[in-house]
Amino acid sequence: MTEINSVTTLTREGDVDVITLNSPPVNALSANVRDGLFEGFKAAAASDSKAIVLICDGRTFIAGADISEFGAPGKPSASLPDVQNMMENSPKPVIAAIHGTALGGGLEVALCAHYRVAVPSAKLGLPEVALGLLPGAGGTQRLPRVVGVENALEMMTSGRHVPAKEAASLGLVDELVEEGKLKEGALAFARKCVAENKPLVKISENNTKLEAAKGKPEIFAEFRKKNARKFRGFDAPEANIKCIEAAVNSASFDEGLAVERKLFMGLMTGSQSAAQRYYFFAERTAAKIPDVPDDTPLREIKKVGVLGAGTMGGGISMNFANVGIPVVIVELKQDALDRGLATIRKNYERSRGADPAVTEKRMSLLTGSLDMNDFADCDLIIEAVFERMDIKKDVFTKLDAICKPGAILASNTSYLNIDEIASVTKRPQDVIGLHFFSPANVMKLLEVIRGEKTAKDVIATSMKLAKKIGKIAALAGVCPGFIGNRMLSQRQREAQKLIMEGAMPWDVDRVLYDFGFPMGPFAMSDLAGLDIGWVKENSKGETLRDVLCEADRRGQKTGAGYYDYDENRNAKPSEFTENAINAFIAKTGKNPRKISDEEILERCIFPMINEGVKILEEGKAIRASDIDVVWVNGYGWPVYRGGPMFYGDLIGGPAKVLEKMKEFQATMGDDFKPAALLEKLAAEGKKFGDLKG
Ligand code: 3H9
Repeated sequence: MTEINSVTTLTREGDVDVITLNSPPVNALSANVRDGLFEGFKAAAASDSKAIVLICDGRTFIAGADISEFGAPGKPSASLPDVQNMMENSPKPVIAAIHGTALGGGLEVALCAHYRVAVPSAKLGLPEVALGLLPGAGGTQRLPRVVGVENALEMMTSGRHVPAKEAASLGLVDELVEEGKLKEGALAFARKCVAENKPLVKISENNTKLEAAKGKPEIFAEFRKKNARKFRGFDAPEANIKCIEAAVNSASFDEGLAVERKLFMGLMTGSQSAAQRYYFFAERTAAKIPDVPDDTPLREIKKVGVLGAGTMGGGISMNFANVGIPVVIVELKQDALDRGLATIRKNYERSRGADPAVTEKRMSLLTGSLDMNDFADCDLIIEAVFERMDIKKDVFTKLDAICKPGAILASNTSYLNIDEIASVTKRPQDVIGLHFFSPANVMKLLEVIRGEKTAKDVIATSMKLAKKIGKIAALAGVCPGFIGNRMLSQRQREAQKLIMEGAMPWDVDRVLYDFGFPMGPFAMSDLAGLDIGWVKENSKGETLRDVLCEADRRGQKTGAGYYDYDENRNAKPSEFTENAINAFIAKTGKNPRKISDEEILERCIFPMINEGVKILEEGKAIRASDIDVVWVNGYGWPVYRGGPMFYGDLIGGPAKVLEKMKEFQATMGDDFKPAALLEKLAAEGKKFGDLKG
């Protein structure tokens, strides 16, 4: 065995040279890895072997370029194209042996091998689009040459990790080899290449698959049209499409590569990719809790109890059944329980690619009950009952009496005080908040609320469990509304004030939609129902909501709310709402004023950032990036703007936000009072990103 460098070895297996990479955690293409590959291929090309296999140690094949190197000054090292040229021009067959994931630059390297073999569990893809990028090492030109234009469009704009079996059917993998026997399979394949004198396939020289799309611009036009909604606001999907167009229309491979390079650099230096790369690490950092070490022993969660079979309880239960954990769902009444279970079944049956056998298996893991005593053998119990402190206290008193020692008692409250809830139990160390977002089987975010006495292993178990059920967890401390709803209330307040000053609901919604949110606050209220928490008997017609609900304008479900809706639920501005608003303004004796889009945006967003600073000031979030994780995953903040705290830095940092808050405070009062920490950060010239709570 020859040690090429600290991450690369070259070994000889009979007449085959094997280059092995070992650069944990994911064999990303750091300068060291590129150097190792370059030198490894150089040595293998010069040896008397007959073929070369590239394989990786650890959990995965190369998972891409090293994202942490982007934007940092480069060390002198071999470039990726140097490595790729060395592979493609090798005088003997090069075989890439793939397990885990071959992603981004990793797949681009594999595409420069003459052949690819993979184990069935492997996945391949070009996920750069999720980082606001495009494959910048020839992937945009090679992939369509292998899988065809339409498949390449889909793969590159979705970033999907394609399972090896599908990849084989697309021609991306040449042979599937037995699971756990990758090296043997790759060596056998290499020897077959030699024995059969198989050609040294250079993807860059084969244009056959591109021919089908030549002179057919409608392929691209239709793809753009079909996905317009999904791509709205993002720069990267369009740049990816343009590169595939260039592959089809350029006179040569190199001409296409030049287009790729130019568009790649454009994205790389733009703010969207900076935001999306930041966000990639933000999500992973959120799982790390400074005083809860990674090796904290976990509590075993073999069975879960959920109290409440409504929309929330049902959605929560599905998450656990999906990963094979049995759930007991307890309701008060049989009909509510039956309805809840029927809804879960319907959700499974209607989900994309639903498989009846899988549905049955998951349903068989769900047991309905009317008796809370059935929680006795559960390891985790989550209550999803009505949001009232007296009800929660009653529930936790009962749970304390019923549940076994060591069980985790969780509340799905979205704003109530976890410490107060925990105080009615004899085991506050076992109590935690697990705030799921609706629909709980779909939404990615889990706000984990740490009470004053919550034990570290309860926190560690909750964070790990979140990952297991496919959620992104962020830890928050106890305060009204935690991170997400606490900041949202700032935006809601300003949105309501704005429409009483002269902006219309559709003006506010349009500005926030154009900013990148899926919908504005008023469209959202119409969707959720204006009558949530509204009691007819108590209505005095004093608020706009009273007036709308009294007129049976309760949202989309009644065909009208802030907006009017047609039979297809298309919204249009409502004269009724406009008149009602004007009547309210007239009562105040003030005149409505013209409010600019800029003011709408700043008044909705800046107080949120200020509140984020307060949350950090009070130590209710660990770091600014956790706040961004909450907002991107739970509230539709556009990921290409990174999250509210990242965005604050992007537009000028604490100094700029402070200046605006002061300006608004001078004319509109203390809703805009800057956080003390905001003043401090601005004075010290620091960024929000520097903040740790
Ligand atoms: C690219 O290739 C551009 C090219 O076109 C070339 C242009 C010239 N770099 O996610 P995990 C770290 S762009 C650096 O928790 P999993 C990650 O931060 C790239 N670090 O594990 C974490 O660190 P820590 C295209 C990376 O098993 C640890 O590895 N490729 C990278 O749940 C474990 O990660 C991608 O976009 C990286 N590329 O999932 C793939 N990847 O432990 C991005 C991971 O300190 N990666 N880390 O927190 C992934 O999708 C997942 O990490 C993967 C593993 C599926 C591989």
